[in-house]
Formats: sequence, structure tokens, C-alpha cells
Amino acid sequence: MKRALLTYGSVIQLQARQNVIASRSKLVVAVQGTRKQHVDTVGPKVDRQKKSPVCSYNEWDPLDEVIVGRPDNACVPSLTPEVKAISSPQQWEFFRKFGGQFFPQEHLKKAVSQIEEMCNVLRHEGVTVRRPDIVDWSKAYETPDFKSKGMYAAMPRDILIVIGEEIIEAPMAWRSRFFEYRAYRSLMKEYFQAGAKWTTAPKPLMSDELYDQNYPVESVEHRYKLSSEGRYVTTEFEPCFDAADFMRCGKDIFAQQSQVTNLFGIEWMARHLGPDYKIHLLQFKDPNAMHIDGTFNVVGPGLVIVNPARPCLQSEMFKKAGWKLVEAPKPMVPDDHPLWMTSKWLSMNVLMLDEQRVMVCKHETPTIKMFESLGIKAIPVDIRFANSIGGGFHCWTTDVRRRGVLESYF
Ligand code: ABU
Repeated sequence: MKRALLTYGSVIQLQARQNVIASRSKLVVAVQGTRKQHVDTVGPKVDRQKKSPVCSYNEWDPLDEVIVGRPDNACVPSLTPEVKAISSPQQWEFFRKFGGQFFPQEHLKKAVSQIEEMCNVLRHEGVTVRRPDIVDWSKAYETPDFKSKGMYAAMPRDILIVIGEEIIEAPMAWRSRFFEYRAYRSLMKEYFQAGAKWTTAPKPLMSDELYDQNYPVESVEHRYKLSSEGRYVTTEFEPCFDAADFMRCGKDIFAQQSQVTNLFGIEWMARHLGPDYKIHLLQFKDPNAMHIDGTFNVVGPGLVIVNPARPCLQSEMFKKAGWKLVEAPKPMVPDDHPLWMTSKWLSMNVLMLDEQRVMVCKHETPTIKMFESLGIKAIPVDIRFANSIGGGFHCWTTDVRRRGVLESYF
């Protein structure tokens, strides 16, 4: 692992080996040493003239199809080192009490109905909505390296990222999320059969070596210091990342190292994508870093909503490029509303339906006003109860298809 490749603000653009394009009519393979033989191409029995059902290059092109997560059967993760690293000691009592059990049922019911309504609004706006399978997340499992129970399939943004015509399943970093991909397999198979490129990143062992067992979690100041040195609870033992630590802007992709995404994982992504894409490693002042979309949300070409509480240490490079960085207004969530695995900054975790329309929380009046001042129409929806289990509109979705092409904006 060459860490020197991964310096903050640097571009990670690695030469990937040329992919074998399976759509060629014949594939030349070496058989038993020197003898060469032509064989029929294995793979896509799809009409190559037809467009892949999966295609998206950025966060704002007109949205055609989206996966919306499911709150059903969502379970609270146990208070393991990786969970401690993203939560405050005040939240730990909740995890101690409910870890391994379903989230409080009354709350989940409200989340289910709010997400149904969100799906209806998306359909009304002309977007095709797809959902993962319903899974019982309370089942215990054991691998050779660890034991856990599951969590949920509520946040497709964390596990799936679409880059061009390829949909990539992230390895994830939490043990409770190891089997999360199972809920999406029906969709993945369908997209693949229809012509999408489907990749699953190397699955981590998630043995104890992946987590710094002594990661200091009690003191926020200490976490600030460690994160500024690039030290997080996940070690560099093996690649891991959540897809939500990457923000797509055409040929430029912005990524952060976080409590769930290590440099090894970012390097895997850079090599996997190859020279067509540049991954820029960004750093924010954030002791609980986990997912870039509540910190740095690119909502249009050269337009970013930034979190004033988590300054970007590389903001100069955006200003030099002529980008507009707009500070998110203070969130409106009342203090007594439970947010068990997230911060109030879900207020800026919005979903762009196109450059002119944004799905935003109906209670976040200052955020709505901010978008209107930028000439963007707000589509207000209430998912406050759904927010409680860890995500806003961006987290609750993965855009599968947007109408657009690969461009350079940076
Ligand atoms: N993906 C959720 C981000 C939430 C937060 O930054 O607080």
C-alpha cells in the first residue's frame, strides 16, 4: 500500500489495466499454454443497442430512476468500536439498551409511512422508484472472523454507487452491514441482465485487525486531533469504504477518508475506475467523519452546499476553479427529536431531481429559502422520523439513472 499516493487535495488517477470488454463478438483466450483459440463471448446476452438501465455521472442530471431504501425490520447495531467512533457518549445508552434489537417500533412505523410518501412524491415528479427486498435483519450470523446481527437496507447510498453504466457494491465497514447487499441482489441481477456493469468491491474480513480497538472515543478533542492526522477507527488492514464517502461530479469524484472509509478503499476505487476518472481526496474538520454528503454536497455543476461546522481544508482549490461554495443554514431539527446515528446536518443531505428541483425537508425553512435564492425549486417532504435511523434524502436513495453524459466540471 503506497500511502504517498494519497495526500489530501491530490488527485488519485491510477492507470488501470485495460478492461476486457465482454461485448466484443469474440474473445481471444490462451488455452493450455501456447495454443490460442477463439471462443464465443461469455456474458451479456443483452441487446447492445439498448441503453444500460444504469447510467449516472453526477448528482444533478435529470433523475429517471432511483432506489429508495426500506426502514422495514431495521435493527440497532451493537455498541462496537466502529459504532462508538461515530456517535457521542450521550447516544451510547440507546445502543446499550437496544443494540441487536429492532429500532423502537412506533418510530419505525412512522418512518415507513414517511418513506412511502417520499416515494409517491418522487413518482409524481416523474421518477421511477425501485425498492430493495424486505429482509429480517435481526437474524444472528457468524463468519470465521466475527459474529453480528444485521442493521437495515434503509440507506442505499451507503452501499451502492453508480459511475457511468456500472453499479458498484461497496464493501462497507460495519460488521452489522456485512450482509446488507443481500437486500439489493434482486435489483442487481435485474440491472445486470438488462445490460448494466455490476461490480462488488472486495469483501473485507472485518476481523479485529480492521478496527483500532483502542481508538479513543470519549474525547471529541482527541478525535479531532486524530482525524486531522488521518487516524480513524478503521485501520489500513484491508480495503473498506461506504459508497457515501464519494461524491460524483463527472470525471471528478471527491472522496473523504472517514471512520468507515480507509485509504486502501479509496485507492481500490481509483484503480478500479482507471484513468477516465480523477478521485480528489478531501479533508474536513470533522471528528465523526462518516459519509461526505452531510458535509460537502455538490448540487450542480460547480455548486456545492458546504457544512459550516465541518470546514473543508482544500476549499481554495474549488474557489480557484470558479466553483461556488454555499454554506448550509443552521438545521431546524429540535433537540428532543431523536437522531440515533447521525447529526442534525441531514438538513443539507438533499436529493437533486435535476438542476432546478431539489427534494428537501419540509421543516427546514432556511434551507428551502437558500435553494430558492439559488433559483432551485424545493420539493418539500417530511421524513423526520426516517431521519432518526441515520439519513436524509441523499442517504435514503441511490440514483440509478440520470439523463446526462460524462463531462468535466472541475
Ligand atoms: N450520510 C449521513 C451524513 C450525516 C451527517 O453528516 O451528519
